[in-house]
Amino acid sequence: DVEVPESHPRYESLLTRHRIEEGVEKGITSRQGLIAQGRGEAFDYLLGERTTGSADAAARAAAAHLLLADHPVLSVNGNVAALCPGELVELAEVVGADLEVNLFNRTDERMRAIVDHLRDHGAEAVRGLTADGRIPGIDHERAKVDAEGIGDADVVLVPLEDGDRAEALGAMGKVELVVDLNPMSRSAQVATVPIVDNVIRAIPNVTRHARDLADASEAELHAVVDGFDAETTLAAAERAIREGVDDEGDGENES
Ligand code: PTJ
Repeated sequence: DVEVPESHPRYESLLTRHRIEEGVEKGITSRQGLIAQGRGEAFDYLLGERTTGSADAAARAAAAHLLLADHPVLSVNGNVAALCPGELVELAEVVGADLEVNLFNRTDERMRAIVDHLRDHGAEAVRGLTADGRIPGIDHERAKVDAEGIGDADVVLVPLEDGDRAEALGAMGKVELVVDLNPMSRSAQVATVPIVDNVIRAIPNVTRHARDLADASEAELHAVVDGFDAETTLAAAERAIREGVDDEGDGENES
């Protein structure tokens, strides 16, 4: 085990890296996942490794969508399973969502390892192994979903989704909530709600907003959803990266 002193200026980042390494060792994360994490880290560094105002507003809009959904599903891949399994299980509980393992590089071994890993973190039912549904327009392995899971969902949270599939899920008419540190990635660009933040901060933040909105009326939830604009959010994130300025958001949470 690697010991990282808490006093290290980049403690969080090193800890995150270690979790991804461990994920690869346990057969949860793909080796490509290491590269994806490196890319994410570069953007996180440029964003100041914090949740910006606009990312916080996006997290709140995502929470409202999940609470309004008839059938919300949280999609889990090898990176997020290694980074924040307990946080995903908690969010699923708070908003009444299904968890479904859905992999870019799908193998049976990794599917099973991730299902077991989520169960170890308190998940009861985990979807993904049935794979009796398909996302139209995507090649075979990547198209596999559970017909009664993502296939039937009206709202899907897809952290770190690949651009093609993000687009195809959108074309199926699903509300898509994406977490991606790169505001210029295609998945962020096609999302109904792009959350430009590290998944490690974003998932607990969505949960916090969902708890806060738990007693809100449908009209109040619709107001949160309608008050959100994806284009403005992406532009704000890009400005935060390019100019190092904090973006506007709703100013509610700067903690
Ligand atoms: O487990 P699998 O087989 O489903 O594969 C998952 C990965 C992530 C490896 C796969 O989907 C992939 O290759 O993704 P990409 O195309 O590398 O895209 C990953 C995106 O996520 C990039 O835009 C990164 O900036 C972003 N990203 C990486 N780490 C994080 C992140 N965004 C938020 N939080 C992170 N920790």
